[in-house]
Amino acid sequence: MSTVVVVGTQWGDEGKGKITDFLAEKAEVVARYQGGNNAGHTIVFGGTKYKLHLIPSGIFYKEKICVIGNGMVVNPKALVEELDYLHSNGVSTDNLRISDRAHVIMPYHMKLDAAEEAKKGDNKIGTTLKGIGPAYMDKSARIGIRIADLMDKDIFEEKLRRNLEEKNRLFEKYYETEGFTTEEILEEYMQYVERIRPYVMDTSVVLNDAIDAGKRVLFEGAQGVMLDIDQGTYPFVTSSNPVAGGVCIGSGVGPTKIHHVVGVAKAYTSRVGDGPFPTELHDEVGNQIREVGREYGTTTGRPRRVGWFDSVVVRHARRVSGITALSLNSLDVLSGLKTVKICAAYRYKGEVIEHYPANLNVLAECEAVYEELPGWDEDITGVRSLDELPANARHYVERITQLTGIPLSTFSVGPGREQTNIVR
Ligand code: 2SA
Ligand code: MG
Repeated sequence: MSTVVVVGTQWGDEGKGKITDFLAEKAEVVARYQGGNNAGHTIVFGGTKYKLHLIPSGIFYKEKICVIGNGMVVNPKALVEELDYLHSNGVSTDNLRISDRAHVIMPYHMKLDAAEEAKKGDNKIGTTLKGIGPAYMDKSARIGIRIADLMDKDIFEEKLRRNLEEKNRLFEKYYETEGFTTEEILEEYMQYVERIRPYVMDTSVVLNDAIDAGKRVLFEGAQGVMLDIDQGTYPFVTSSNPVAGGVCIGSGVGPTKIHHVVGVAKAYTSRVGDGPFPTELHDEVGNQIREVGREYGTTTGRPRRVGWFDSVVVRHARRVSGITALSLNSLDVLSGLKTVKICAAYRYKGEVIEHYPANLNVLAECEAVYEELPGWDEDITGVRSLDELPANARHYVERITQLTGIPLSTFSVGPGREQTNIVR
């Protein structure tokens, strides 16, 4: 397996946790490279269901090294809570490694996230309100506080004081709300420092040493390609790079060391948050998929918008991430529908377009060109191979692989580990 990247090919929640967990079994190192506690992975381990937001899911295996890469933004409070949560469930976190170059989410980032969303009104992004965007803004503006800075009280205090001068002015003058004092944040954050310190190091060294020693490393993406700040539906995106190339930037591993990219997709599409969604369903079929698929956000509990499978989206994801294998999830959710549709292309002013447009006005006028296929009534949750699928379901999967141009590697018919079937 060597180095494998798992990326979401849609707008997140494709079931990456399931396939990561599946592949993590064979990996020796599991790393995250972007995002923060805006992600939500549900993992079933030893019969218990766990929810993780920051720490890679490999943590449930005692011997695996788990890395929080430099491309992530870390909320120390959320991290300490996750450590406590794992410890109280008897899970050891001794093998966790946190990059000293990762950026720290501060209380003012969360407050700015909320204030900015409120200010945008109807044009809001629909963020998770975890302070992700503002933390990455500070990173780009070169005023961010890194984990290495947090570990050095003098640097931390100095950076915090300088940041607050500016942020407090923003809060008071622009957002008309109260700011923070250096002392209150310092007091809170110093409690986290010693809890985090044992895990902090240069994780690029950890990862490269592991790869050079022939160990298998798994990179788990959060969110999805369509939420990528460069390749997604900008500005309705997150502020990081979930695309496979994000691994290099967000973990300090060069592109020559990445071998395989697995793209994860649901057999339909879901999106939580605002922004374009050409195949969105607003009818009873949409409601049925939402309820059967339990399409509610792991982090915020928000109901997800749902729609038909969009091959324009997944082809876009394949190209920008160099995807070599498709992991198709939640096929069982579509059982019982009379017909199922796949979006093959878009039609814009009478012209067929095959690529995802950047211009949101063009996109808004794009009409999905569907292929309608016969559905299947059978309960397929017990299916363990492609051959066992009813002919219509098999045909549906085949059509998806043809339209996306990605060879199928696994398909799942339910949340259980045994319900993920290997194809090749
Ligand atoms: P943010 O908070 O700045 O990253 O939000 C920007 C956009 O990115 C979307 N986003 C997500 N979409 C799907 N899943 C995500 N993770 C959680 C989950 C979300 C949840 O596992 O379900 O529980 O609601 C995630 N994180 C960010 C977000 O909706 C905005 O559209
Ligand atoms: Mg999720």
